[in-house]
Formats: sequence, C-alpha cells, structure tokens
Amino acid sequence: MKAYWFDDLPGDQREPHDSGREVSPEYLSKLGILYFNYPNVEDVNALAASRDYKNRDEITISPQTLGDVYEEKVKMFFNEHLHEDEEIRYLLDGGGFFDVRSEGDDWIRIKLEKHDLMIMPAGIYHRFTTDTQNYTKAMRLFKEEPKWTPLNRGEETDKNQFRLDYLRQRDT
Ligand code: KMT
Ligand code: NI
Repeated sequence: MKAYWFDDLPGDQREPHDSGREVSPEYLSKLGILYFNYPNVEDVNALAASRDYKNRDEITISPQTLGDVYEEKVKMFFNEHLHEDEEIRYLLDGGGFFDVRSEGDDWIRIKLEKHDLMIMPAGIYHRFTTDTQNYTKAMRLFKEEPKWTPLNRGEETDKNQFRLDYLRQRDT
C-alpha cells in the first residue's frame, strides 16, 4: 500500500500517475480510510466478523477472465462514484489503484498490492483501475443487505444523505 497525489497528466489510467508527492497515513485516516496488510486470511475473517460483515465474493479483473468486456469494465470502475455503505476490498493477488477525493477535491491514488485490505467510508467519491499488469484478484466484503451500488457523481449524489453525513464527519 502506498498513497500519493495523482499527477493529473494525460495517459492511460492504468499507469502509476505518481506525482512523487506522498500522502501520509494520518491524512488518509482524516478522510476516513483505513488499511491493513493481512497475509493470513484469518485476519480478514476476524475483521469481517468484528464489523458484522456476513457476505463476500471474489472477482478477478483481467482479460483472461473477462474477455471482450475487460476494457469496458475497466472504464466502468473508473467512473467516479460513491456508495451508501462502506466498501471493503482485500487484494488476493495482482495489484490495482483506488483513487479517492481529498478535502480539496483532488485525486489521491492508493496503490494496493497482494494482501492489502482497504476500508473506504460510505459517501466518499472514488474510482478504481487495474494497473499495467491488467490483473486484480479481489475479495469484496458485504454486510447482509449491501447498498454498494455505485452511484456516479453528479448533482444527485452531491445531495445524497450519505455524502452529506460523510462530509460532516470528515470536517469535524
Ligand atoms: C468499486 O467499488 O469501484 C469496486 O468494487 C472496484 C472493483 S473491486 C477491486
Ligand atoms: Ni466503489
């Protein structure tokens, strides 16, 4: 796991886009983001149990598994969105990037590698992309009634109650 300011330069979304300016764990925690490195899946199970997560699935995002729709999916995940529930992702293999919005609405890129686990709060704007390896195997954890449908950013989501609650928490 490594976090840095996105360089905002043109080019493939899967390139690192590393500005060279790092983002500290303290700043990420201010945004409500937590992360861990869990080589042992038992630790993931314990975290899931402690937060009352009962469901999970596994997704492999690669041209091998998704075929023709791979490029389409990669573009879709990169649409800026929020969820009305927190999002937990555990990297089982490969790598990938989650971009999250800072307080000033700039992009922070979070590089996830095998065994990294990240928790993003409900209401934060974010997007995801594979890296140039084109291979992400991830576990997605859900509570019983997941409300994790991606809501793409727009006027509607700016007024969403989960968005407003997130901003209130972040800014206190
Ligand atoms: C999301 O919410 O953007 C995703 O779940 C991306 C796929 S999981 C690595
Ligand atoms: Ni998401």
